[in-house]
Amino acid sequence: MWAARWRPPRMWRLRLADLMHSRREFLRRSGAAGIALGVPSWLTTCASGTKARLPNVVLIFADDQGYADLGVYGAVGFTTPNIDRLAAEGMRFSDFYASEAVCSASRASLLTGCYAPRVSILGALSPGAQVGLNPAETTIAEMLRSAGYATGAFGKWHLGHGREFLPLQHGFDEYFGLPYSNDMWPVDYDGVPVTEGNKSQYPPLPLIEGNEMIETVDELSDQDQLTTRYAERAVDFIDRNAGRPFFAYLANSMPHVPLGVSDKFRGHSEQGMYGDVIEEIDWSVGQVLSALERNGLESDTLVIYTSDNGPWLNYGNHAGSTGPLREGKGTAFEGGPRVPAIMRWPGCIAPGSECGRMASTIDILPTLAAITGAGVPERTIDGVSILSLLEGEPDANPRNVFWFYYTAQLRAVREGKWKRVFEHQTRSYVGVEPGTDGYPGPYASPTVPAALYDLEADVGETTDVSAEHPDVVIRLDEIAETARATLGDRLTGREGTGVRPPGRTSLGRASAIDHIGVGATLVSSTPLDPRYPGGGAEVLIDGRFGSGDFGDGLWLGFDGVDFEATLDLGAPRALTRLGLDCLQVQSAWVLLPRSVTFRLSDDGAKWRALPTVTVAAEPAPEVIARFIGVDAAGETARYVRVQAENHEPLPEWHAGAGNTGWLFIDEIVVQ
Ligand SMILES: [Ca+2]
Ligand SMILES: [Ca+2]
Repeated sequence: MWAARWRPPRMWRLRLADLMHSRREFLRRSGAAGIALGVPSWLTTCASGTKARLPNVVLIFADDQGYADLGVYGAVGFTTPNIDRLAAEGMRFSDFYASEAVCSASRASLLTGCYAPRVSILGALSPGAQVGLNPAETTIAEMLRSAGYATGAFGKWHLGHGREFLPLQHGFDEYFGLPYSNDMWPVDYDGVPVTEGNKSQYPPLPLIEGNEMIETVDELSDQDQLTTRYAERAVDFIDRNAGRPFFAYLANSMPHVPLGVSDKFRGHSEQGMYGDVIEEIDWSVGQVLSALERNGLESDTLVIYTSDNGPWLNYGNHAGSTGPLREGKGTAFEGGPRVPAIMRWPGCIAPGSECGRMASTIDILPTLAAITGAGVPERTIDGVSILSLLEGEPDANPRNVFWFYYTAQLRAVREGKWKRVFEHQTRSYVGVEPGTDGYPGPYASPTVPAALYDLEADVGETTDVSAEHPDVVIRLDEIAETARATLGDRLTGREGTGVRPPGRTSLGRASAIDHIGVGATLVSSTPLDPRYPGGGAEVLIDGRFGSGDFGDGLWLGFDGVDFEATLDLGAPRALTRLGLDCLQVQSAWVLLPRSVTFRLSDDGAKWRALPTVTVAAEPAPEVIARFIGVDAAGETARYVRVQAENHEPLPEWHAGAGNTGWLFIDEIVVQ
């Protein structure tokens, strides 16, 4: 383990004295001198107000880069001189964690300072996803913009591709990049377009500028340009904003497969394609560092380099390395979430320092809040400031506990050197043959037993020592109980009190409607499907419409059956219009009903039908909510019955032709 011990060298102390002078000036002016009491004087020098301007922040995030995939972390077969220089001039972390070893969850955590289950961004959002990072969450960009920063995001987003979830709606002034992973495209591993199977359902991969698609990424040769194009955008942003504090978020799509590299690095490394890709990322970092230098901003800028999760090992020679760590991406073993992390900030972080304490991407937001004086989000977050680690405070250990979630399963917890793993089924790369040259091999999917690992003695998690340390097991199990009570746990079926909803595609309409069916008695309805029961049959007449996410609890799903429901309004009521609100999500085999018929009755025994509305089944890539209404002017009735006819089977043009599909209904409207 590396030690976080460092004493300022002599020249350094002189500099610190200068900084302290300005700090005192700041404190005197702000009347906040009391906050420094009891803290060794030089330790507070990196907080806001110590310098002439707030520091710029450059956050560089790789995709699927492994723990050992940088020169200073022991890379074999390729070199990373620019990133190694960052480490030589800053701090390298040995025990730094992405919050979860998968793209969207990891990015949600990075930008909000929360474990992913807290903000309900799980796994990797697909192009069909109707959820995104909730606009009510506060991102680093929003926090820093409120402190006067220019903010720019360049590269992969993956926190919702609906307009309301894109970077410009989450605090960034500008954006250029892919809204999700670069392999979510209708193209095969060999670069040939696919016409069958799941991948053929993907829309063309959009390259977005601001909120608009400007191009599509159609071929491997388009992927080859991404790293360079992102770098050029980031450099341009730095040049344009050199005169004010800025936050640049450079989230490379690489080295996520399919790998792409420009001609200037193709064939450059000994390792091959993967090494070439990392060397181009290293070049990109060099471009950013040169831009800082050119603008005289090196000492005014905190540069952070890290990765969203470990390597996707079943891609063989197109995947990276975890060095000594167990497993890789998509697992809670160390090779999944433990990632390289380097931070450089001349004058505040000692050059060549190494930190062996735990820290995580969720700690970056509160650390930036501490550095800049920007207000932390009002909502609860999970991160802690690691400024004391950056400043080299010898005894600092702000994060001694980490919760290892994966898709809302609490798979492990760590305290100090101890890691407690709970029994779970996991993706595994052990005992299966990886693919080569861009093609994946299969996963194994073993159930791993509960265990206790001593990461200081056994970083590879090979030896269960729970029998020798029952007291540690008890203590870590208590920590896990706290996690479960707070953020839930799908392994043990727990709900957490601290979980907040994701953002859901709004479908651009009012979320509520007032009508006389609200408060009526639901006499009967088609039995609810346990897979999509919503909030119970009552939500059919609660006056609320659902979102584009059919799992939002406002939609009821009915698989392969017609839908029927009957309402009792309590007394004969004069009617004007009746309607049923329905959803179509073609990719999820949810179609609008074939027809809708309303019937009316005064006594619940004798019924008269209004004209049936038929709906043509039409293919549409987007999610559609349609209010299917009928005129009821002049009618009076106490009872209203609605029937919606399902497609049996799905129509010829649909990928599921011949099979049954779903009806999704959120409201029966009686006006
Ligand atoms: Ca990733
Ligand atoms: Ca409703």
